[in-house]
Amino acid sequence: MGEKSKPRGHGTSRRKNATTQRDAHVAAGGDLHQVAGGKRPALTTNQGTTISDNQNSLRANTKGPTLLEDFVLREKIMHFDHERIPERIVHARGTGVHGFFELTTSLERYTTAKILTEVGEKTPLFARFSTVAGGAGSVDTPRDVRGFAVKFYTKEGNWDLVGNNVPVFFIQDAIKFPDLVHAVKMEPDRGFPQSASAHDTFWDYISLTPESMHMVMWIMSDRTIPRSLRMIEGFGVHSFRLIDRKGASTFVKFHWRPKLGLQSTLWDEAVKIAGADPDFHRRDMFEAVTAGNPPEWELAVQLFTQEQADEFPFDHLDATKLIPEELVPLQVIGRMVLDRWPNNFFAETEQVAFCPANIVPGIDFSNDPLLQGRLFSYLDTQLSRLGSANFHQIPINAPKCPFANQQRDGHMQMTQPVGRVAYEPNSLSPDSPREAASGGFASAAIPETGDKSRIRAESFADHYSQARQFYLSQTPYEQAHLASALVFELSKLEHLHIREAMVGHLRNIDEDLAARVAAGLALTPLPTAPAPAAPVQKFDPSPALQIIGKMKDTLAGRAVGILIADGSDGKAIEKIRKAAKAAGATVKVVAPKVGRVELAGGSVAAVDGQLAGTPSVMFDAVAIVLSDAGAKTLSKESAAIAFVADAFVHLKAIAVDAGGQVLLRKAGVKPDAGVVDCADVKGFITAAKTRQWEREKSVRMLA
Ligand code: HDE
Repeated sequence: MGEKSKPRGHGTSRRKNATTQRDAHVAAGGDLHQVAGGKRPALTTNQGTTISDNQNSLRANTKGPTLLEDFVLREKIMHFDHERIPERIVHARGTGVHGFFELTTSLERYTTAKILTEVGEKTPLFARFSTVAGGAGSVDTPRDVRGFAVKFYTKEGNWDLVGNNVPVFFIQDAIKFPDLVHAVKMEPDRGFPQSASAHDTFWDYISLTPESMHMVMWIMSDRTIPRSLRMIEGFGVHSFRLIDRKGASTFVKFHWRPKLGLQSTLWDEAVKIAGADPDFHRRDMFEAVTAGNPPEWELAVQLFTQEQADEFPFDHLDATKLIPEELVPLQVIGRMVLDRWPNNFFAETEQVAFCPANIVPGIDFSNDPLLQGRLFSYLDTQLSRLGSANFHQIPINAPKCPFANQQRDGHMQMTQPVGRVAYEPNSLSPDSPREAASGGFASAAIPETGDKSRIRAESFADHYSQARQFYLSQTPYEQAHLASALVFELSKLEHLHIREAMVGHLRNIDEDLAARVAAGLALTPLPTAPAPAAPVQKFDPSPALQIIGKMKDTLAGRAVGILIADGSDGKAIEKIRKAAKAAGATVKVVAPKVGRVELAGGSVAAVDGQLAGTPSVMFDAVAIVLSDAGAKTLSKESAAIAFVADAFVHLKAIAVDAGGQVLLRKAGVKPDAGVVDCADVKGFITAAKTRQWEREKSVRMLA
């Protein structure tokens, strides 16, 4: 009920009511909102007519029908009915942030692109991170690749680097993409599972697509269950070209490296986060950016020539392959800082339209057949998503440099071109835009010869060597997670033959991996491996492919939770809070009641989270500070027991005082090096900076 509806509902005539409320107010020379305080503008229709009543529709009499002539109601409801636009067919759920790119090393030897040659220049940008498979309302933490799309508003036009947090892809040719996506999305007859690859159609398709095996290793690794969007790497995936002043080109691959280091969750943790906070990643980014802790990434490039590429034991134009850093080192050339949260989610994050075809002079495409297909797809999809060929005029999509051409009209045209000329060339309008004789975009002049055909290059035939290299490059902990993820996913299948086919492929990657997964699925005998299309090569391991090796020994950007209750020791809490903050962490106090906690000695502590709604999966490390009485009470509270038990099995450091020990015992925790006395604050901070990997074998049966 609105503020003006009450008197009318009680039989007061409209006229009388108007006299008592509105007329008196209008006579006083203002509108109701202004009376309430402040200088708000009047509420109007989209035609600018001031609305005098936004709470009641126009009715024939107090209890009569609503009138068709009520243009205020009809306009409002019509607009509401059309508030949603089609969500992205993939990458529907995303989080966007504004920021800037600053070049630190010029690439002028290789390119004319100003964004890559003007050191110190800050280019505004918008980045959007996304999951792939789920709908716009799905959770943030499924096992899934993360989209990592950046739109640079350069002085020479928009450049979109539309990448992922994994450097390779499932397929080699764009024509396969609709099948891949149909296979991973919810199954069409039943409408589930939402945002999960652990189902028959996905693995059926994968088992029939050997080129996916390298990507399978990546998606089954912990890369696809990141701790935070601030802690993922980004990759342009495809090779692109840089073009210099003379028109010569060099191949380039783009890499984003997070300043906070790489970090992932554990699978059990990701599953529990999904329940505790479905918006975990979006909230994490929002909190960091709005609190003034902007996440930052280095932009690095791998540069190589055609001659070098000819020597690679794989084809760099095949998006299922990466170029190991050991083969072509990364050169850091700049940094991206994400420091401004959008004003409006829909206007910016939802309406942003990325397109790999958006490039600027000095950058060009390679012949990667996946990239070539993408160049068509993104522009096309925006027509059905945003509904008009003029989507580039939406502020989030418009270049920030001047742009002009003779394209005209179309749905939702926002510009009003003047004059009689809408064509080029012309002699009637000397000020109208013309093509540029120099400095404009020019493609690399690459000779192309050969027969037109539907054929895959022989050099794309090796599907297992890099998959094998990835698996063998991981630490034993990561290998165990990868094997366990495969067991989990394949265990969800109804069809045994798909499980068998997948284990067959794994045998071509690594026999030990295949045996571990087969054992996890109680699959005997080992299924036959399919004959590889090309011999499996034994590449040296590449440690840069690990996550653990790239984790940073830091608490910066991480979160520490302190569980307290009435009677807890205020000094112990403060010591931990101070030390964790000094180490860069955010600290939250969790207690059974959110209002307040009375500490030992009578002082009062503020509480950030109520225990039942703030489980330990929200934190990277926890402290348990309890009086004997508090511990006794919490020992009867399953949320408190789970808080401790989960922190332990998620391999987190735990600081605990004498009271807290009672809860630890109740939770079945057997203290190890990561369980530290509250008095040893330094020891706790050191332990909190990493996971207690050694603990894992005592708490989890891994494949
Ligand atoms: Fe995309 N992809 N994709 N993709 N993709 C889309 O564009 C497509 C591929 C990626 O935050 C769509 O605007 C095809 C690789 C990101 O808005 C669509 C193929 C990589 C985003 C589309 C691929 C990506 C998309 C859906 C195979 C990593 C989200 C809505 C040839 C390098 C961007 C949209 C955002 C979105 C097509 C493969 C990354 C349908 C046909 C490989 C990060 O156009």
